Parts: sequence; structure tokens; C-alpha cells
Amino acid sequence: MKIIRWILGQIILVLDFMTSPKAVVREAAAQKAIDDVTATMSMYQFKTCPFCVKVRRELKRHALHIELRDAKGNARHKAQLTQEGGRHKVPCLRIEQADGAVEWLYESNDIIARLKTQFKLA
Ligand SMILES: N[C@@H](CCC(=O)N[C@@H](CS)C(=O)NCC(=O)O)C(=O)O
Repeated sequence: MKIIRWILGQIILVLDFMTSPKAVVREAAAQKAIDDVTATMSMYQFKTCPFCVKVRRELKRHALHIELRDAKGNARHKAQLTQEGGRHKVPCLRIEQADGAVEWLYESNDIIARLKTQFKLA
């Protein structure tokens, strides 16, 4: 079972690489304004999780530079996600608000919808 999961994971990574979307190019000021906001975000993920791949592709397509945190291989990130986020489930977007409050947003579709609304993406 483990080997089948590993093979499927590798297939997902190869297909993702071969069909990787092209990133949008913005004017420097517009990109910086977005980068300033995405610097307050991080995404907890597994490399071969298909739901994480789906979100990563959207990040790339829209040139959203969000730190990716490995919640499988990195014990600290795994513990943070479980203890502070509440569940060991990925993808999960950690959003730090201006007042220091932290939001943990689970569900790939909800993460994509939130980013599209927040950054007014097509
Ligand atoms: N409906 C969720 C599904 C996410 C999901 O099933 N993630 C799996 C990895 S692919 C997970 O976190 N499983 C918990 C675990 O492996 O500990 C979404 O779209 O984000």
C-alpha cells in the first residue's frame, strides 16, 4: 500500500511539473503590494497531496509567493498545524492578521476562493 501511494505521488509530481501553469507577470509595484500581504501567510502542505498540488498550481498561476511548510516531514510544522490549527489535515493556509490574530483556513477550495477574493483574481 505504501509503495502504491509513493508511485501515485511521483506520478502526480511528474504530471504537475509537465503541465505547470505559467505565472502572471505584474508591474513591480503591484507585485510588491501583493507580496507584502502574502508575507503574512504560510501554507501547510504535503508535497504529493493532490489537494495541495491544486492549491500550489493556483499560487503559481497567480504569482502568489506564500511560504510552503512541510507538515509531514517537518516535526515542528506538523505539531504547529495540529496544535494551533486544530487538525493534521492539509492543505491549510495560516493567515496572520494585522492585529496578531491567526486564522487557520482548511479545505483547498476554500483556500483558493479566499485568495481569489482577497487579491481580486480571475
Ligand atoms: N477536502 C480536503 C481534502 C484534504 C485531504 O484529504 N488531505 C489529506 C492529504 S491528501 C490529509 O491531510 N490527510 C490527513 C493525514 O494524512 O494525516 C481538501 O480539499 O483540502
